[in-house]
Amino acid sequence: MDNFATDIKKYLEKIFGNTIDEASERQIYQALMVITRDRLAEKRFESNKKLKESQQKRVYYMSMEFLVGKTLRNNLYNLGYEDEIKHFLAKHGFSLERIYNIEPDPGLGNGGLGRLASCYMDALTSNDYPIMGFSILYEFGIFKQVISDGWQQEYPDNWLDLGRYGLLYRNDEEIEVKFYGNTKEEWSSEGLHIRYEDYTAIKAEPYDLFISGYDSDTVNVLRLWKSKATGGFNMKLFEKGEYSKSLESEAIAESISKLLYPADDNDNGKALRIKQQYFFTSASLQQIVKNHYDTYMTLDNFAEKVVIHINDTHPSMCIPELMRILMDEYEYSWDKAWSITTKTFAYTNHTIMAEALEKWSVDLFQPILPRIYTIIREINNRFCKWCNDIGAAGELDEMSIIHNNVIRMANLCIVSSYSVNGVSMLHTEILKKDTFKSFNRIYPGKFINVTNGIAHRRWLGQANPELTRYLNKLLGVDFIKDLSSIDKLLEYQDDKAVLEDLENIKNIKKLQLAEYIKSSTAIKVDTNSIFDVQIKRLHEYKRQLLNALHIIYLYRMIKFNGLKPYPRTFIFSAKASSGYVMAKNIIKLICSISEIIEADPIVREYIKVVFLEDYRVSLAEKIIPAANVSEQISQAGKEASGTGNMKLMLNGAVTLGTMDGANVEIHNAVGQDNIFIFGLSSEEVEELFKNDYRAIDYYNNNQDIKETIDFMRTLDNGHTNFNYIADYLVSTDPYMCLADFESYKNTQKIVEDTYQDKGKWNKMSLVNIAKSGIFSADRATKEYVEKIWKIEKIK
Ligand code: Z57
Repeated sequence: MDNFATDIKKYLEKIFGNTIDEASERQIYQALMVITRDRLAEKRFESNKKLKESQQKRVYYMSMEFLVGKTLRNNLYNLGYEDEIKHFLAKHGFSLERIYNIEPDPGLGNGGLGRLASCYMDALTSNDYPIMGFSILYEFGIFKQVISDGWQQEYPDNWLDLGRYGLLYRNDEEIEVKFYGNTKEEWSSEGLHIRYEDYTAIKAEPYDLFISGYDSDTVNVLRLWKSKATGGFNMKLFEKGEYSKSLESEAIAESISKLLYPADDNDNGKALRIKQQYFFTSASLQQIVKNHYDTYMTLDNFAEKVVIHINDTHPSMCIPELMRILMDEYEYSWDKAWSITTKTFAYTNHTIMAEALEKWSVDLFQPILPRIYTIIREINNRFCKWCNDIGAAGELDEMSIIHNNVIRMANLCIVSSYSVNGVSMLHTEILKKDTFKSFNRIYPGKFINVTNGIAHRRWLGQANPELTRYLNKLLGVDFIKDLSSIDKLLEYQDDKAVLEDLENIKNIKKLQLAEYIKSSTAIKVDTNSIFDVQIKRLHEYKRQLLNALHIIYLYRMIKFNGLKPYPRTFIFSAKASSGYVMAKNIIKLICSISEIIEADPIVREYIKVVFLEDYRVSLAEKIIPAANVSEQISQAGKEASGTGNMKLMLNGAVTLGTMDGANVEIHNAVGQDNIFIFGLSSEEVEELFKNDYRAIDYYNNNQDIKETIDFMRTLDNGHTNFNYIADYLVSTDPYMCLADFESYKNTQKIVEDTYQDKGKWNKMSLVNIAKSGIFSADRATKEYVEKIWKIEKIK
């Protein structure tokens, strides 16, 4: 640590030519980022040495998204340097908190799927497991959201400006990726040889982000690939004097890693997206195979030493790519290559929603990746033939990989992986009984469940130091090391003093959030009010609209019917995919309600609506510790798991939710007295859907719904009205907001009444914290290790 202080001073002298007392915050920030990275690099060297010596099996985690979140606090926290650096900087007049704020959120993901990948990297590293992540170094991460007149505006997120200091460029390990062109079969005395012709090669440059662990010797790596034009490619054009063309080709090459597609849970079928997927999977696979070959001088034992985990179908081209490398570059036969491949891959499914299951049209795919396409076609031919042999031909409409000229990537993953898992009990059941029913029949035992988990060190330890310190002292157990020990808190569920302490800590966090709300929206909120939080991507199925509809109902009841509810602050934060019109309209609706309430001297005494712009990891870290109510109100059967639900519970919020995703596990953990469940079950939703849900009947038969929707239509200020949303609710809404409204409204009333019984509420809150142990990513990743990967810790 002494050295750390010296290193900071030295860095400032060497790079900026000034002392620490002359330094700017920006300079201190850079020094801390670079020195931390270099410390981790040294530590990495040591742990990697052990890993190489042991020759143990490793996991490679492939994901188009890693929603890393800010790294500096996490790394200093994990390395145990935080307090000392804080004091050292304070001595020189700097606030570490302000330095942390300089770091941009590396927003290399959209939402739950990307954040899950990062939580798992953190947990596996803390538990000394050898894992390496692979993804893309997007020049622009998830867009910056600005709300202007209630409408979402998107701005580019130029995160590398200040974010690049955490990265280490590994110019020694760049790789070429080939697109387009043709393949020629050549026979020689040694057999069949595949020659590639007329292809376009692009360079993949690796940038490493070190992942630190808490109280561990291990440092793992997240490798991010950046696309570049190859030198030769440009030179050819230069020679012909086509200077501008060479720049064009450079721009085309570099466009591959330019930006993250901002659609979450939705497939939009763009050629550039295919290129992104192949670009990073090919670069990663080539590197993994080369490392393996250099170590063992054979690939025969590949599947014994390597597990490649596919996070959703986005990296599924790993599968044909491994086949290609084994056959075209190492001359394996199809059968041997297939035998290795099908022992190597494991696949996690994160959704059952049709619009999110990736499908590529053959016409788009084949010209870009001709060789990969022929391999997929051959996998499919052999699979179909096998289905014929085992009497499953009748189910090929459902199972065939290529169907009606589209490639169904989930089917490719299921056929080629040795393990397929869902992310919550309900989700996995639906996969087995419904979405992939036939596959489950022909591959008994292949489908398993691993309920999601979260990095509690970030979401409790770092986001809520007040609660962490208190629990540490009270419980005398190291729940940061092992979250399951937090259940000791249950012993205090009837201890008045403890319950009051917890309430006071919640109030401190509410006060901090209120400050932030004031500074970002100019709205003053009452910290005695219930902080009711719905924070997640904006999606119809997540039903922010149901929440908004209920607020409109309350508004009307307060204004015209003398209702005087207990004060409540409804907090929303959500990004909408840029092309998603309904989602953007819902944001506008929420912002309009907020404005209308603020302008009403009576209603605003009871309810407030706050929409916080630019939802991201660091904002979630501010909101979650301050929440009283956690809104998890998706239509049952649609949210694969949810992970925000776990983060909120861990911080003492009580869930108001449907029996969906991991809400089911939360319900099981806390018991029905410590959660507010409402609405149709997933079976009831299915039933109602089959029997032709008629939204208009709910409108006609329910006075509150009718009056609320009629009132919604009067919210017309000459510029905007919400008839479009009202029409949707009473006609085509597939997520059936109206079917659950009555139940939601009644349960909201119970929430309100319960909150006023402070003793009771605080106890519910305590039980939620105490029962959150199973939602640690330590538990979830341990299940991956034991049930799927079969790997050992680095010793
Ligand atoms: C995404 O964030 C999720 C699923 C997807 O298929 C895509 Br694409 C993006 C989410 C689910 O919606 C959540 O329910 C789940 O908790 C999360 O993935 C992590 O499993």
